[in-house]
Amino acid sequence: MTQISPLQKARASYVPKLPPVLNESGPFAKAVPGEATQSVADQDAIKALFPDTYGLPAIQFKNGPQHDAKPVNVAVILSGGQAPGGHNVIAGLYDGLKALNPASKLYGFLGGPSGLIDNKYMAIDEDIVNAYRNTGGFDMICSGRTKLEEPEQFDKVIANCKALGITAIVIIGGDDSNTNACVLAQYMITKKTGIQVIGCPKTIDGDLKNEWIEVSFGFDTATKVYSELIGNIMRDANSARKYWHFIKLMGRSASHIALECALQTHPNACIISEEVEKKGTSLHDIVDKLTKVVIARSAKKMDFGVVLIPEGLIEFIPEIKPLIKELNECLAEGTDLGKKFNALTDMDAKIAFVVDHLSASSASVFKSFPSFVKAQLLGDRDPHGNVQVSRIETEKLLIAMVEENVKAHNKANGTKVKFSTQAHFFGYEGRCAAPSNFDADYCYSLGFNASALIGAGLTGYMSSVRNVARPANEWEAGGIPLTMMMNMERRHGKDVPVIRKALVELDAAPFKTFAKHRDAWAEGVEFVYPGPIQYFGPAEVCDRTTMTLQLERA
Ligand code: FBP
Repeated sequence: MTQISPLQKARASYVPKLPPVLNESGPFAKAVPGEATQSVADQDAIKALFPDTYGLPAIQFKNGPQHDAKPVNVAVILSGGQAPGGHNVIAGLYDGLKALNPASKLYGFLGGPSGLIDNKYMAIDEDIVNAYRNTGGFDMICSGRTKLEEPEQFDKVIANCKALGITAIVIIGGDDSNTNACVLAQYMITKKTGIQVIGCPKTIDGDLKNEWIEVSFGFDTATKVYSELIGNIMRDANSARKYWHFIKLMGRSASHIALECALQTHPNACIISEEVEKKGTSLHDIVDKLTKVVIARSAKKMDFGVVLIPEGLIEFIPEIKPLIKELNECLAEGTDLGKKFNALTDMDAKIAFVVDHLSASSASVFKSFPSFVKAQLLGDRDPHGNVQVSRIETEKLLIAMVEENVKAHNKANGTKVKFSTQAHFFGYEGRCAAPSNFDADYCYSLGFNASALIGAGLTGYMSSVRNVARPANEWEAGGIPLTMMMNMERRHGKDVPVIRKALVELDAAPFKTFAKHRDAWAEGVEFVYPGPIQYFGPAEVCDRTTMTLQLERA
């Protein structure tokens, strides 16, 4: 980095807050075990797969005396999509390890899990950490989506760690990466390597959470950035009064991001995928409802508005879900069908091939889509072999369908409802933003806490900082066994252990609050303009957590 902005310079000196127990005892906090735990489901199957890490107690840190600790060499990787605060996890981990013993070393493996397998690393020192404190992005060591799941890969990791004297690995990632961390932890015990594995909960999507992991890092900052942008667009819409803005928001399957942004900004409509699935709402029903809102607003001379759409919506629509499942299975890499499909170069030939191999109902749904959606459904898969939902322009699909409806309405009723539109997709805009105070503090705490878990000799745990809806001086620290979050799920025709994704719960306070207000938001102009993230100023402005967290933990 050659030049840094004035804000970045000021922000570099921000000292993140820690839970009191880590402030007072540092990484020497005493690990107090609770009751034995069990997995969220499929207990027998998970126990059989993880004989040494199943049932471990949850850990709560309490104050403990300083003591001598041997130096440790630790590996860290960033895995999956970027999320604000990743550098602070590394900074917290670094500071914690140095507090354990100044001779401890931290190695950052480059480009995610593949760095660990291919032995691409850098030693992280004070100068490097200082240059990245409180910054956004993952560029210190970069990230990647290679799946770390095969024994051959694990053996390479062991060899690479042994060469550097590494006795602990910290995996900063989402549900898939932490699932892999869980498998790796068990493998390390089975092979008697003595290498500890600790996970940290990362993802802007907010879908890695449970009773003990209250929120994944990055969700707070990313939703604040998107809400700022949505608020700006709302104000533009309300000023010009001529456009309907359809905004798709990242978040993969879960609608937490869309819901949080709706709670922060009060759009005229926000679709929640989990509700669509629960009610079995068809694509036509969704479009009809949106059309009604457009027509009703037009009758009040409000030919403008803002609609929020979660990225994963398409997968939850009853008639589309089986189509995507069939596409994932029948075009999977390595299968005969997949190979034949991949050999085709022409899009029309690809479409014809797929239509021939889908069930009649899925083929008819597929054929009903405009050609840009067909092409997007057949585009590159992600490393897990799935359709990349972020590449499907649902916002444009909905615009096209509402437009048809409005035209038909105008023709049938002799009306002049105007429907001029703008489509947006917000995702990458928020993933590398400078972390909010919350994420800066939370991430630093997660990393520092990971050093305490390592110091306590634990493995197969996720770093857990709790009570985070309250000010940091009330935060608690500890560890949760990774096996506790697991269940069995069917992936690519096989039952495999995975960390259960947390989707939006329709009976929980965030959704209920949204549902209570959405009709009023549809009819009027109740927009809220949250403005940009503030880093300096009063706590009620700078340290505010998300509405989701406030409502969930009220
Ligand atoms: P993670 O689950 O790895 O945290 O990724 C989050 C995410 O931003 C999703 O919201 C989005 O669907 C996906 O990454 C996009 O992936 P890519 O960065 O590969 O385009």
